[in-house]
Amino acid sequence: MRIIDLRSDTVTHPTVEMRKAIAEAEVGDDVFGEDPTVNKLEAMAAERLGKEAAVYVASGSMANLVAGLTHCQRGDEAIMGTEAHIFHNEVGSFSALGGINVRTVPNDSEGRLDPNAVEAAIRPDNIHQPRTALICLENTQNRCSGAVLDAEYTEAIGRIAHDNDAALHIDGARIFNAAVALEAPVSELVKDVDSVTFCLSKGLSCPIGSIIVGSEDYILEARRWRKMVGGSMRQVGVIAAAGLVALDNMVERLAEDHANARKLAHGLAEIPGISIDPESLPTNLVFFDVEREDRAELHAKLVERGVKGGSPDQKRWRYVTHYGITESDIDYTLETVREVFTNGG
Ligand code: TLP
Repeated sequence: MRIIDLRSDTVTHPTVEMRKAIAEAEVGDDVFGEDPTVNKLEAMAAERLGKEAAVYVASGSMANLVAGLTHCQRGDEAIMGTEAHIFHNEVGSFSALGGINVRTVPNDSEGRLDPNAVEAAIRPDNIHQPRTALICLENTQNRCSGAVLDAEYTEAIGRIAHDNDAALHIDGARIFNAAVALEAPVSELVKDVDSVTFCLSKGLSCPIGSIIVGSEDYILEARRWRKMVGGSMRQVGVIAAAGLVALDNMVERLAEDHANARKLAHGLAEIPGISIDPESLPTNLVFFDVEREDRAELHAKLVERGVKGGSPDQKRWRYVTHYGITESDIDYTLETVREVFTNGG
């Protein structure tokens, strides 16, 4: 059966070129700093993002945790959006493992935090209160329809952070999608930022891996925290090799995923029972509302016919385009959704 897996861009498989690079990778013990492939990937990542150094970790969640632990002491506070992935989907790791208090301010529909609200949330120097050590943004902002934050906005938040002795971190799991959508160099988008995490295993199609970038000193410290959370790996060049292929070959093509997402969004907009604003979806995350009570049945029928994504028990569904989805898959998806929605769940 034809399977169209729109659940996430995390479902992407490594490309043929990645598998070849994996097979041929030169390796060493990375805890000794001796894996040449990892060293090359970290140097390339730092250079692409315009930072001094980088460290390779297993996942986006580990990257954000290690980044937070490196910026904050126990009892410090991190400000982030009400829709932040760190706040919703990382099992409360900042507070559970870092003793970091999380304070949220509302995200608007563009994925932004109001600079005045951020400033107002920063704690005064008061013995009773936690110290604001960190502000976190997310680019693209997953739950805000994959919204993109431009360099100017990020710079404004960076200024607020730095004027108040706090650091600015970006959860850039999909920062390359933002760069492609904005047609801006990724380094521009993060130039006033102290640390950025990004994922190789989403739209960039690697099987595993995320990277944290920042200053030399910051990354040196992050290596200690990575060790503490059990995240230091050994002959890890075998997976880092895929990352080198990704940074060279998989970034520009994200534009195809965005074009497919636009086509999908416009097609869904014509199907009765679906509410969607195609103009509010700048990247590869297609969010829409299913305005029907029989959504569990609709979902089951779609999955039965190979279209995976959305959720049986929620009104808001998400379909994600990625390297494994072609334009013809989008046509098939639209045809199938139209039929299932017309004939009932
Ligand atoms: N996001 C996943 C799910 O966890 C929701 C997805 O399918 O979108 N930051 C952002 C903005 C993310 O979207 C994700 C994963 C992560 C961090 C965590 O990455 P991993 O899954 O590698 O720990």
